[in-house]
Amino acid sequence: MQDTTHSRRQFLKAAALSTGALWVPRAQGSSQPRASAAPQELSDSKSADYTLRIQVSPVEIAPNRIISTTNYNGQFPGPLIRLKEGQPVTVDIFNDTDVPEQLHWHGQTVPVDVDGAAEEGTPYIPAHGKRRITFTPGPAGFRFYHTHNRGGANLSAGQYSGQVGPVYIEPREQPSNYDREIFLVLKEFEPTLSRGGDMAQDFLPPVTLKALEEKGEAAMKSSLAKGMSHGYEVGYRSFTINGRMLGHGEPIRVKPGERVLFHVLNGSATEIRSLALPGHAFRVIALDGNLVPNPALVPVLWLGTAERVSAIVEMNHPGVWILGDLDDDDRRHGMGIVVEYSGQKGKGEWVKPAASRWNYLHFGKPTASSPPPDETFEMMFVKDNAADEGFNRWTINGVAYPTTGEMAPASFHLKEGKRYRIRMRNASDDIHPIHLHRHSFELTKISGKYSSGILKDVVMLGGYQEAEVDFVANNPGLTLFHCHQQLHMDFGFMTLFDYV
Ligand SMILES: [Cu+2]
Repeated sequence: MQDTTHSRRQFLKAAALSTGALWVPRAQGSSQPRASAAPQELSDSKSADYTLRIQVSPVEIAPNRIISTTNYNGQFPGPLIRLKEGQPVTVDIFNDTDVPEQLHWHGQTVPVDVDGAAEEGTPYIPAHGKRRITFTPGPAGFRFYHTHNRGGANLSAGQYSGQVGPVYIEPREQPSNYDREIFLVLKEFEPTLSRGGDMAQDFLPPVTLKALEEKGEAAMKSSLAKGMSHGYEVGYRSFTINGRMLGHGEPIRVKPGERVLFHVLNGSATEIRSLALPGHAFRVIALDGNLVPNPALVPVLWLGTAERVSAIVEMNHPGVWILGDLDDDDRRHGMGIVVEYSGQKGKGEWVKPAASRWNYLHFGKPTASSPPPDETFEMMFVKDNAADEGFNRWTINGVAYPTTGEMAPASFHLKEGKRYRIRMRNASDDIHPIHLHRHSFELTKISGKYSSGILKDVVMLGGYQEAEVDFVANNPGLTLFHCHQQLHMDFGFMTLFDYV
C-alpha cells in the first residue's frame, strides 16, 4: 500500500515536472485501492503520508529568470496533495527557515490545532523545527494549503512568497463526465509597493449602494483633508501559471474532442485574476471545490484571491491558443499558458473575449430555499486611508484586528448546531475576497438577489456592495474570518468567532 501511494506520488511529481501543468488522467485518480493498507505501516511513527518542507530556494519561472522565495519542497507550486474524503492522513511539516510558520489547510473542516492560523491558536511550526499533524480530510473537492503568516510591509513574507500548493480530496463517488484533470495555480512574483491604483470592477454586477458609496467617499474626503493620500497597493513584475511565465513552460497538449476538467486556483496574495481560452467556453461544475447546482457555461473565469473554480472545457477548436488573463499587461508579463492541439504548431494565439460579467448566481438556484438563520450578524467594512504608516487600515464594525501580534478576543459568538447569517456591507471601493475558516458558507444574497445551493469558503464582495452568506456552526473552536487580500488582512481586516 505504501509502495502504491509512493509510486503514485512520484508519478504526480513527474507529471508536474514534465508538462508544466499538474495533470492527472481520470482513471488514475479513482482506481487506487487503499483499503488493504497494513495497519503497522500506518502506525509507523517514522513515516507520514506526506512530507512538506518549508524552505527558501531558487525557482526558475522562465529560462534563466530565477527568483528566490520561500516555498514547499523546493518547488512552486507545492506538490499536489491528493487525499480521500474521510480517510485520516498524517503530514509532517518541516520548517527549514528562520521564522516560525503556519500552514493553513484552506477550505477544510479541520480542528483548530490543525487549521494553521495563529489567531485561532494553532501552534507554530518552529523555525528549524517540525510539526506532525493528523486529520480527516473533508469536504471533498478542490482545496489548497498556504502560509498564514502576516506579511505587513515585508513583501517576501506571507503569501507574497511561494508558499501555495493544491489539495484535491477525492469524493466517495467520482464524477465521470470528463477525460482528465489539470490543476492550474495562478501566482505573481516580485512584488513592489505603489501609492494608490484602482481595481476595475466592471466584471461584477453593477449594483453599488448609494449609502455605502456616500460613507466611503466621506471617509476618503476626511482623510485627504488630514493630508493623508491613498494607502499603498502592491504590484508585481512577474506572473506565472504553475510557476512558469507564459511561453516558458510546457504547453497543455490536448486532442480534439477531449473533455478537460481544469481545477484553477488563484494563489495570489492580493490580485483578482481572470482566465479565458479563445474559441472555448468553460462549464463551471464547482466553486471552491463544491459542486454547484447549475453547472453553467461561461466565456471567462474570474477568481478573487484564494478562490477556486473547477470547469470542464470541451476541446473542439483546434489550434494553438493562449489560456490567459484578460489584462494585457499581466498576460504579457506571464499570466497565461499555451494550449496546443495535437498536430498543431505555432506560438499561441490570443483573442480578446467579448465583454461579459461574472455572477455567482448563474451557478445557483434562483430561489431562497435555504432555511432561515437563527441569528444574523451585521458587518460593516470601512477603509481608513493610509492610516497605518502609509498602509490603509481596515475595520469591521469599527474595530481593526491588532497588527502587533497580540491575540484578540472573539467578536462574534456561536452556539453549536445553529445556523447563522452574515450580512456584509462594504463601505470601500475595493473588492474583498471574504474568507471563513473551518466552515463552508452558502451564498444566500448577492448583488441584491437571492440564491441558494452555492457553497463556498471565499466570496468576492464588490466595492460599495452588500452580500449575505449563511453557515452552520458545526466545527467548534475559534474560527477566523477575514479578507483574503493580504494587504487588507494584514492591516486589520480580520475578526474571530468563538463557540460559547
Ligand atoms: Cu479586502
